Order: sequence, then C-alpha cells, then structure tokens
Amino acid sequence: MCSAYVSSDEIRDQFSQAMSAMYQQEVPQYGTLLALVEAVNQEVLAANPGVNNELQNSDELARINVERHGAIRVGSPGELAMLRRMFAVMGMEPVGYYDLSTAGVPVHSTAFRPVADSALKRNPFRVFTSLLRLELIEKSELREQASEILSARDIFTAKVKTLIKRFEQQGGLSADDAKQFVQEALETFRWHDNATVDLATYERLHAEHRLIADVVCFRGPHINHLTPRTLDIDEVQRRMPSVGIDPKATIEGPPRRDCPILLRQTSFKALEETIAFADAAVGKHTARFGEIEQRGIALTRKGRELYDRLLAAAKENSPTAANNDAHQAHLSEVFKAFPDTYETLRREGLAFFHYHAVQGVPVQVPISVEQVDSLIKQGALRVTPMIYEDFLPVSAAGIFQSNLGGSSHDHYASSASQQAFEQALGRAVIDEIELYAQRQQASLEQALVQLAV
Ligand code: OOG
Ligand code: NI
Repeated sequence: MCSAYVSSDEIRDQFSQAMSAMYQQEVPQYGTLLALVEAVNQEVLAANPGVNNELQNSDELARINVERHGAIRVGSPGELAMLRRMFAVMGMEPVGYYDLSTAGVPVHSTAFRPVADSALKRNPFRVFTSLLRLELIEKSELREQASEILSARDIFTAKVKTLIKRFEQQGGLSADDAKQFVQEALETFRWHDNATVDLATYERLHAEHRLIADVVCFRGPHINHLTPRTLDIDEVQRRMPSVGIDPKATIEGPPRRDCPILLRQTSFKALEETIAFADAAVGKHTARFGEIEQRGIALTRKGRELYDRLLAAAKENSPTAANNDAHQAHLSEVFKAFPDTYETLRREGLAFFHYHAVQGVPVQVPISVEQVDSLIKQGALRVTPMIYEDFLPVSAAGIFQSNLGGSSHDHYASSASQQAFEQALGRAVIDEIELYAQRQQASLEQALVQLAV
C-alpha cells in the first residue's frame, strides 16, 4: 500500500486528542476530573512499584494517560451505518452487542474500538454507540413525528462524507486529508445549544423518555461523556467531592480485588444546560455527564458466567444500594467465590492472558501446548493479564439510569434484537470473547515458536 497514507492508528490518536480538547472546552468539569485521575494514577504508581512494573511489562503504562472512551446515541439506521464507515477510517470496528431495553432504556448498542494488539497499545479509544429503538415507542403519532424529525437532519458534514469515500476507494488518507478528516468528524460530536424543534415538541418527546428527546431534538449526537481510565477508582470516587464533583451513589461492576477483573465505573450527574428552542422559547436539557473507569483482566465465557451469577446473587440480597461502602463490602463478600490470583484464574480458564517467551531458559524441544504449565513453572513462559476492552450491560444501564433522573420505564422490557441492529449497522458485530480468545491463542503460538528456535 502507498506509504504516503497516514495509518488509521495515527488518525484515531489525533481524533481522540481533538475530541478530548473539545470536550474540555465544552464541559470544564471534565478537565477537573482528568487532573484528579492523573494525580491519583501518579500516586498509585509511586506507592506500588509492583503495579508500575506489571503495567510496564504488559505495555500498558504508555497508554494509560491517553486512554478514553466516549458515548453517543443516534436516531436512525442510516446514521449508524455512516458512523460505522467513519470509525473504520480510524481503525475502529463494532465489537459486542448490548441490549439496554431490559433496563428501561429504548436503545441497543455496540462499541466501536480498535481490535489488534498493536492498535490497542497505540491508543485504545472506544465509543459506546447506541441506536434509538423508535419501534419501542407505543404512541404511533409520536413515533412518526420522531422519525420525521430525524429524517430531516444530516449529522455529517459534506466534507467528511467525501473523505470517508476517498478513504474507502484509496485504502487510506494523505496527511492533509487525515488532518481535515479529524476536524470534520469532530463536528458530528459537537454540542449544540439550540434545538431543531419547538419547546412543546421537546416536552412531548421528553415525557415519553428523556433519552428520546436527547436523540431527536438536536442537530447532532453530541458526545455525552468522555471517560479517563484510573488505576484506583475507589480513591477517585472518595476525592471527587473535594474538587466540587458529585459522584453517583455507587461504583458499578465488580468489587475491589487483588487481581482486578473486567470494569469498574462511576459517573457524576448530568449538567443542566440552557437550550434555545426553534420557537425562540428557552428551556433546559440534561444530557452530558462525566465518568471514570478502572479496567482489569478480560474473562473467558466461563469467567463471565461466574461474574454474572455472582453479580445477580449480590443484587438479590443487597443491603442498601445507595451506600457505596456497604454495597462494596457486600460485593466483596459475595465475590470471595471468584479466585483472586492470576495463576488460579489462568489454570481454571476464567480469564485471558498474553504469553511471552523468556529467552535464555533451556527448554526441551519439540514444544507443545500441553507443556504450557510446566514451561511457566520453569520460567520459560511469562504471562501477563489481557485487559478487558469492552463494556458491561448492567453497568451501562446503571450509568444511563443515574443520568435519567431516576425515572424508570420498565415497560420497555423486551427482547434483544441483534439482527435488526446489525442490519442497520450494515455488518455483523464482532464477538468480543471470541476476539480475546484469538489474541490469547496467537500470543501463545508465537511464544512457543520463539522458544523452539
Ligand atoms: C452510554 C452509557 C453507557 C458505559 O460506560 O457503560 C456507558 C450513554 O449514556 O449513552 O457509557
Ligand atoms: Ni461510559
């Protein structure tokens, strides 16, 4: 391929930095949160040489400070399909299917993200992307009106659509085109403080579900949060009030552990923002919020089943969901049933690892996969945890709900519809667990080849 093209990794890196700069301007509290997360990360690294080493050994350290995920919500299959093409320019593919309707949110979602080891190392920027399910609106008149409003908008600039086509035809973009692509793509995610509808229409849609008003009434799918990765979420949650940020009551996901698993998340409440409506009325809208996350090891299907089972059990006899200390203590108790050393997680097939060959340790050839345990014991193979790169539906529902003013709409309880989602998207989503399994297998095979020579 022509070397005059900029790599997709480079474009994604530029885009995620540009997005972060834009969001810091739009939502100053996000800048405050970034500073807090960075301070805590530095303290953790200084106080725990072991953590520092572990991150360094798994090439994780370099990416921590650039690592973010964002979230947007779109209104139509056409918008989702064009987003898929836009993210492809940045080397981001749809991974996973999340059904949020069972949690009373009328959307289903995927995460656009890089998939290759090298791309994840460079910048793992992800965007949790939800598609509104208009078919879940019961009132047919409202449903039709929403659909009409959505069909009248174009959330992409003409220039970005030209550049996406050029990328698809050429297989890459020149440095100038890439720079312009980043600026033009950013426009899709920008905040607009003027709605496309009058106040009465906004209020009707809002009464059906706040999220519907958020998706339908604006010119574009404004980025609604951008989330940095922390190395100690409990500490950040504790300190948030001291920098004037009011966190949601509890941290979502698994409890604190020696070997962190999956993903823990907390957010702060959405801001109330002034909006000018099409009939010149002025009102308020809340959509944008802040979030932080701590990532741990990816789980196999077996590990994930155990996680889901324990989380459900903890929920069933939860003492008080509103008190984080009590909630965390209770979770820790329930999660004692989840092994908490990397060696046990590996031997029991509960989590995914990267394998590395250690040079200079004499080994017997031929080498086979059956010898893995003994090669590790001899010190010829080293393993490092594979980080979870995805999201959790129960946690995502908790994040959505904490920003919807507590109004729950359980009448959406309905079936997942991955097929309809993929049809809108224009391709199948990648199975995230399959992807971790392939990466683990590839790293093991490569390490064994290296040991054999
Ligand atoms: C997305 C909420 C889910 C996460 O990190 O799980 C999410 C949204 O509110 O649009 O961002
Ligand atoms: Ni999020």
